[in-house]
Amino acid sequence: MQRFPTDFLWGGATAANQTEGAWNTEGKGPSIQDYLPEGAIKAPSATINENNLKLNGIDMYHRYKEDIELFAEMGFKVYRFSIAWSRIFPKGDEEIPNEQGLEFYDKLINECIKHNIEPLVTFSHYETPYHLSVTYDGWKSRKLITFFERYVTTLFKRYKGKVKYWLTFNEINSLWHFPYMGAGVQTPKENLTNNDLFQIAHNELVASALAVKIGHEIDPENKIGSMVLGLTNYPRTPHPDDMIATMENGRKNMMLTDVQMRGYYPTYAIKMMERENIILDSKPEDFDLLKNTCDFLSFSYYMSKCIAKNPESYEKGKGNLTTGVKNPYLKESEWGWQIDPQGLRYTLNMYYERYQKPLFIVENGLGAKDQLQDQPINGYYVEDQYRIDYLNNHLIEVSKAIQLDGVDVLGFTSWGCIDLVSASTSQMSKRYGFIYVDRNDDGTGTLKRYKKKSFYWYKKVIETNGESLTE
Ligand code: BGP
Repeated sequence: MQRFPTDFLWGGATAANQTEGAWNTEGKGPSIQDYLPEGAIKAPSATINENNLKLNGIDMYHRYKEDIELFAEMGFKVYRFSIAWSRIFPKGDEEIPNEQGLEFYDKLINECIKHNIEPLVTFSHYETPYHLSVTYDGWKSRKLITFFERYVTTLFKRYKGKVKYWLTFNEINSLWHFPYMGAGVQTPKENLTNNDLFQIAHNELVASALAVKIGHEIDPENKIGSMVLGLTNYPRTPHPDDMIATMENGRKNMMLTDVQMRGYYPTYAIKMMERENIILDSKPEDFDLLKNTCDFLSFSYYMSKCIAKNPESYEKGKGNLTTGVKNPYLKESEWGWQIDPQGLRYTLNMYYERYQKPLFIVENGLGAKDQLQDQPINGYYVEDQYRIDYLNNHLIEVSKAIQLDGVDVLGFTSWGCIDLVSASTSQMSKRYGFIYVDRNDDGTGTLKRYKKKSFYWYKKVIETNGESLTE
């Protein structure tokens, strides 16, 4: 029996603000990312910070051909990337798109198609146009729904017949934890009320449903996915208090996908809003729009965490946007993210049982420090066995979810298939790639690309459709 279905979409994933660079080239307007200081998950500065590595990324804007050729050499069937909204609508609220911005993505998409790589496009990956952020306070304003509608309509029309797979908001549940990154909101989190947060969520949900509706109208072949930060929680102990805390902790994170996948607010969310006296600024037609559900659920998965009723009693865990308490049974990465391959099988089952719709793992991987060798060994310049082990072990669990549990998994795109600037720390040294990029945390480096050992390993995995993975 085969481990993976024959049409399984193997590939990699990146985001515009972490790779492209060229932050103000050919009409691009600034995005919220361009105003972040070093160590990204902090309050934005008032001016562009020249030391922010994301401004120049890995210069993929000028090197996309070489990079896609390397992806093709590994045998990628799919490449997930995001379109920078402010390249298409530099301020975000214009009527007419920036033709030069569109031309860049024409070339990028054509290059993928030339190599038989299916593009998987994220509309909004933590890169709201800065103007929308300062003028409207980002997704706090309903006006963004109209601007987003214009943006997605432009892309659906332009790439009809070329792009089939789309994601609306990257890690939509991040808005609870980091509203600047997830929703372009300038107001500091501590000054946002709960009502504000639910409003931000509602606005994004309506915009996402509208995108699904428009995408299906423009081309019924389009498959539009929800994208959630996979936060897998275990109770820290079997005490029922910890179990209930775990259930409640997971709710806000699942609430948004529940709406995107089912078409209505779940009862626990309605009760939560009643209890907290939340009054949404909504229109009756919003709730009809929400019935436009996503075709599949995609998610990122890096780690699991534990939840306790009294978290103070335990050592705190680390993560990119949110943390729980440490699991005593798991090892962790150099950045303290706890590694849990079996958690991926559990997560796949949990989502599939909940929604009964296809799943797509669109982010998974190990951020690690790599050592570039002067001379290649068997063609590679980085001996990254740790990355191979991480991915191998996670993919084995994916194959179990498919084979033993019957979960419908469309594909797997490894995060940061080429080294890129970290979202949460803005470092280059937190590397995920199969391809090493010569750029350092201080911005120096030639930007030259080098193959790692994992490059050849992943090529083999794809070539054998997963049969080369080892248990
Ligand atoms: C996800 C984001 C990505 C990405 C990844 C790894 O939350 O969608 O953009 O970067 O996490 O995180 P980091 O770059 O902080 O290691």
